[in-house]
This record gives sequence, structure tokens and C-alpha cells, in this order.
Amino acid sequence: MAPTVTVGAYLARRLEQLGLTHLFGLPGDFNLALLDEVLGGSSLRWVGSSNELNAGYAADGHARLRRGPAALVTTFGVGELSAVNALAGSFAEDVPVVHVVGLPPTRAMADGALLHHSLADGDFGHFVRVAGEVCATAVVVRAQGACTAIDRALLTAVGSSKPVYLGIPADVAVAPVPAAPLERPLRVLHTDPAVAEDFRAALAEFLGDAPEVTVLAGPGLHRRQLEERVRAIAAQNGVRIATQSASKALLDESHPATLGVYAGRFTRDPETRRRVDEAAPLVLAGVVVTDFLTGSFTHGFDPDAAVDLHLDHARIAGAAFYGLYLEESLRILEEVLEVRTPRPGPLPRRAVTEVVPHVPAHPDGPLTHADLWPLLQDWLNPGTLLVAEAGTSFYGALEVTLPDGCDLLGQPVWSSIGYTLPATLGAMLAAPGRETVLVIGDGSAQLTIQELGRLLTLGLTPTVLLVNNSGYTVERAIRSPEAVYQDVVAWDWTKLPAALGAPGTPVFRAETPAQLVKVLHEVRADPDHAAFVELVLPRDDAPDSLVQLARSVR
Ligand code: TPP
Repeated sequence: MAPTVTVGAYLARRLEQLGLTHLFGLPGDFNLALLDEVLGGSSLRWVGSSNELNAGYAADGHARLRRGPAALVTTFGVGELSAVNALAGSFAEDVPVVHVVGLPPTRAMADGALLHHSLADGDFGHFVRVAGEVCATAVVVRAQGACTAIDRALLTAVGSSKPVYLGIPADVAVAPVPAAPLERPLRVLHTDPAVAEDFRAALAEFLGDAPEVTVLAGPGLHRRQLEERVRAIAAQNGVRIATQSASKALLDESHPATLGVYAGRFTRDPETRRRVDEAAPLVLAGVVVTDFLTGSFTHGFDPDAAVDLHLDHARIAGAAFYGLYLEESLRILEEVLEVRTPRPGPLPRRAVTEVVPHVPAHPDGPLTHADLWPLLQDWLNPGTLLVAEAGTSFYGALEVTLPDGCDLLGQPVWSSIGYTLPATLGAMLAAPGRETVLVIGDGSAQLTIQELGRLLTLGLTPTVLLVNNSGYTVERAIRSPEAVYQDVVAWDWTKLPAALGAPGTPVFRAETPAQLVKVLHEVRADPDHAAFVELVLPRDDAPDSLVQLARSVR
């Protein structure tokens, strides 16, 4: 290896070592040299986006599916600020995204030069301060100490599962730094063995010989790729597992140990709600306690009276174990459950509702949510990634019993509409070959539709279901359904794939249940192509769970 590399090449190598294969973003004069250094000698594949918000969402979706950090590169000011909403979403939802920003040369910034893309006030600290509000760390890299600054930021992203900001001035991007640190890959997520042993003893005492242990499994488990371990825990006698809506189907919904989705008073099955609220002992694993995930804080459990496993620490009845990563705490949970004596007998199996194929009552009437979701449930293949946008789509998806191996991807904490379309692109690039279905409303799609062309032309084969219900139905359900601000401009949706660069994409339209059945059949018959389907639904129709939620928000 050469004794020195440029800062850009150093960063690229570190990203490769962390397993990254793709880089999202947009060029701009302040990041061109950086991009040449990063992409020049590396295996990283560039995925351009139409705007930086989309690049941020794509990186977020990519990180979620590859279960590790993803990165985007933007340019100073105009580019980086457009990505802030996406980065805030990544922070709120614990997604490690590395935001690399090409900055003006160090000298120009030190001199307070009145450059384009600055606020023309000589202060070059504005945007890094903005980044600091939505990232676990935000640093401007100097040539001196660049390797340490980059390593620290990357370690922070992985350790905290949060976004980080690396501002790299144009001159620093091409500055030489020693290559020697690259010989040691970054060592991440190291738990102190003494803390782990303390935790093991406290956990064994807390769980004792309770015949039943209830686990509420949250989205943190997805972030750390712990699905397999959850399955192993679920196989133990006496264990019952509920999930949150942000981690729906983390354990297969047909698994005998599953309790289904828990969301406080919006839990669909009262028995699930009771079992979680009254559980003793209760283990919260990677759980997030926000309004949408707890039925507006109507959860009946107390985290301070439970075992509460977080991404980077754990608590048992309030006592904290810092530096204990979720990987480790869950592994210890499995071991402690395994050796408990006396072992509890098997619990009676929860009656799994038999899934009977849905027959619409009025096949030629208007398509409504009451038919849409059961028909999708019958149609989805095992193993599918279902991506559902905020709005009627996400609530409808929650009503589906997903086939085994399926996952639901959404953004229920940050809930920024438009997220799912670019996120689907990023997710599919991380999980090539996985069947992926996106359901998105017309209002949401209008925010980020520019990425449809890329989604349909990169050799990916998503099924995009566009719910055209003439505007912001979820907001209409909450208040003022007739208000002028609830409308969107009516687009000619089925023309969009061709207009946005993917003319060969099969397009479909369904206005009735019978038409939907036919379309789904045709889509299934052509798995080698992407499909774009416009679903026309009545303006005010919504899934039951959303009607309930809207009532409570009101
Ligand atoms: N702007 C952003 C960026 N995010 C938001 N969550 C909102 C505004 C508020 N908001 C939440 S859902 C929604 C709006 C405007 C409407 C979504 O409409 P659509 O995608 O058409 O879904 P529908 O409920 O009609 O199916």
C-alpha cells in the first residue's frame, strides 16, 4: 500500500470496510474533487438522485435494509440543507447515515469570503450548526487529524445508529494523509465484558422462574439485524413476543409465539394488549415509546418496571447498564432464558386466525380500503418487503396479516411524507432480488416522485401501487375535509413512468375490486418487470384503524 492516500480515498476505503457498496447524492462545484477521490479508486457505486432530500431518503432506506451505515454526498449550503429533513428522520428513527458534504476551500472559509451558496455574511459555521441539531456528531475535517476525525464520526454512526455529518473542504479532500490506519479495520460495538456479566446476573434474578416471559420487540432489533436471535428466543418455552407497528412481522405473524402488533389502545387484538400491559416480567427490546407507536401514550406498561434493552445500553427495573449493546444484551437474554430452572411448560398456543381468501362484496363497485388490503394480503408472496407511506397506506398495511418472511418498512416516528419512494430505491439496492411492493398516496408521491425514473430504470422490479384518492385523505379524516388545503392537483399518473424516463414500464389502473384482482394477477404473471399501478379510491375512504386514530387526534 502507498504510504499516503488522499482524504477522499481514505474515506472511501473506510466506507468499503464498513461494507458499503453504494453512494447516494448530487454533485456541486464544492464536492467534485471529493467525489473524484471517493469514487476514483473504490468499488463504491454512485447512485445519483434528482434532489438531496431524495438522496437522504434513499440512503436511509439503504441503511435499514443493509443493516449498517449508508452514505450520501452533497454540496455546501444548497445541497446539504435540502437533505436536512431526511437526516432528521434518520436521527428520529435510529438509522446510521453518513452525510458527507463538500465544503469550500479551508482558506476561503477562514477568510470569510463571500462565496456562492453561503449566506454572504462571511460565517461558514451556519450549516454545520444546523447539521449538529440532527446528527450525533457534525465535524468539519481538517487535513491535520483527518483520519481520526473520519474514524470517530463513522464509529459514532455505527455505535449510536444515528446520522453523522462530515464536512470536507475541497482542498482537504485531495490532501494526503497516512494510509497506515486503514490496515486496522474499525472495531465497532464492543461491549465491556464486566458490564455484560453484571447484566447477566441481574437479568437472571429479575426473570427468576416466571413461567411466562413477554417480549415487546421494537424496531431497534431491525437496526441491529437481530431477527434471527428473536426467532431463537421465540422458540423457547414460555416466551411470547409482540412487536410494534414499526417492527411489524419482525417475528413471522404465523409463529405460535407471536402476539401480533401492540400499540396501546390501538392494538387490534385486546388479548395482545392485555398480555403486554399485564406482563410480569416484560422485556422491551429495541422498543420506541412515541405517540404513534403507543396509541397516543395509552400503553399500560412501565419501562422502569421492565427489562429495557436499548441500542447502546440496557436497564433492569430502572438500573442502568451503559455500554451494553443490543446484540449482546439480547444474546444474554437468550442464554438466561435457556438455563432457567425449573423450565416452564409450553404455553397454550394462541389461536392463529385462519386466512380465508377475501371475496369482495361488490366486485364492480368502487375500490375501497375494506377490499384493497385483504386482496393485497392474499396476493403478497412470502418474503416480500412491503413499503408503506404515511397516510392511509401505512394504516392499511398494519391491517394486513403478512405472509412469513415479509417485512413492513415505513417511517412511523418521523412520518415525513414522500419518504418511501426514494427509500424503496435505497432498500432495493441493498436487497437485490427481494420482491418489493411500495404503496404510496398521491399527496405523498408528489413530494418525491422525481426518483420514480431511477427506481424503474436501475434494473429493479418493484411493484408501485399509487393510491389516488384525490388529496390528503388522512388529514381530511382529522379535520376540515372540505378545506382547500386538502386538495392536490390531479396528475395523469399512468403517464408518469414514461415521462420520468422509464417508458417500458407496464402501467395499470384499477377503480374496482374486480379490476384490482385482474391487475394483481397480471403483475404476478410478469415478475421480471417493474409495475406501476394507479389505484383509484373514494376521496374520504380510510382503513378502520386510521378512522379510529383520526378520531383520537381530533
Ligand atoms: N409534510 C410532510 C413533509 N410530512 C407530513 N407528514 C405532512 C406534511 C403532513 N401530512 C401527513 S399525511 C399527509 C400530510 C400532508 C397527507 C398524505 O396524503 P396522501 O399521501 O395522499 O395519503 P392519503 O392519506 O390520502 O392516502
